[in-house]
Amino acid sequence: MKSGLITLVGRSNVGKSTLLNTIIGTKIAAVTDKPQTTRNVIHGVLNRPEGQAVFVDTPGIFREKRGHLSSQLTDSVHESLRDIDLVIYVADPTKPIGPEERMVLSLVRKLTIPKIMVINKSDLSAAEKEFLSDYQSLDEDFAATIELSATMNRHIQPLIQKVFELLPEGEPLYPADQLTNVSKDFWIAEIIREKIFLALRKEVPYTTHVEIAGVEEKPDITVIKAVVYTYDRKYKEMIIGKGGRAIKEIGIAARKELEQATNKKVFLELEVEVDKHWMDRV
Ligand SMILES: Nc1nc2c(ncn2[C@@H]2O[C@H](COP(=O)(O)OP(=O)(O)OP(=O)(O)O)[C@@H](O)[C@H]2O)c(=O)[nH]1
Ligand SMILES: [Mg+2]
Repeated sequence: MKSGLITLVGRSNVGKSTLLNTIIGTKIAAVTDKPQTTRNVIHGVLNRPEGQAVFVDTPGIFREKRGHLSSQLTDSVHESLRDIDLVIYVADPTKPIGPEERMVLSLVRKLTIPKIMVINKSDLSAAEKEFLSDYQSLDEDFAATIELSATMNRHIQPLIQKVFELLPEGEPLYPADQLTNVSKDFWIAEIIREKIFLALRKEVPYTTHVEIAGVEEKPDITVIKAVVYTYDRKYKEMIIGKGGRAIKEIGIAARKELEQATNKKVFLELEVEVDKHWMDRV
């Protein structure tokens, strides 16, 4: 049996979390159009007759540091590149190879394990994939280069096949019925955080952190209490919005997704609180 850890690395917004979700076939990781959406190292487990592949989603490499949290995120990427069996470098052909890309590439080049390059977003037009050939020309650093579309679930099987080809023999790391390392509470908090990123502008989402205060499973409904923490009073007002409009929109979007994923009615109570020190708890 094959078995191993495969880390997905790449600049922010290239589609690492989308790819993880598509490979596993369930939404585990939050996906948004904003950089630095992923803050935690998330495992997604794929069981196949050939063995078990554990994909590790990481925060995007983002050069312009947003202070403490950004450095912490970059550290966690370095950490998740230790003791792995394979690395998948994810690239976005609509973006030029700039300083951030070079940072990621130098990180990847230092690794002595097998490497695969995924050039994502193949669904876009040739005009949009302006920098495709720049990435294709990096191909000799990699055991394989695969162009695919994570959102359209296109050309994913060739990637999975290559992954199992390159993985070493070994015992499974997770029991067969476990899809991820994250708890149900974390998963709920991630869905809420994703809706915050989608609803709010600019820097506001980055000031937030979501904690689950309670989950109560009743026969016909799940009652969830969650707290959105932010640094500052000013942000709290923006998160709540005029007449509570913003927080309402966030709550409705999160509730809908939770109901769809769990096939059960959800009552979601969202509170917004100011806590300058939430980062210390992350
Ligand atoms: N057109 C297209 N868009 C995609 C594809 N994959 C991801 N995206 C979009 O790219 C954006 C970023 O996706 P994420 O999966 O959050 O990217 P990420 O690399 O995890 O980003 P960070 O967590 O910030 O590092 C989202 O708007 C996705 O919908 C794809 O195959 N095609
Ligand atoms: Mg991500």
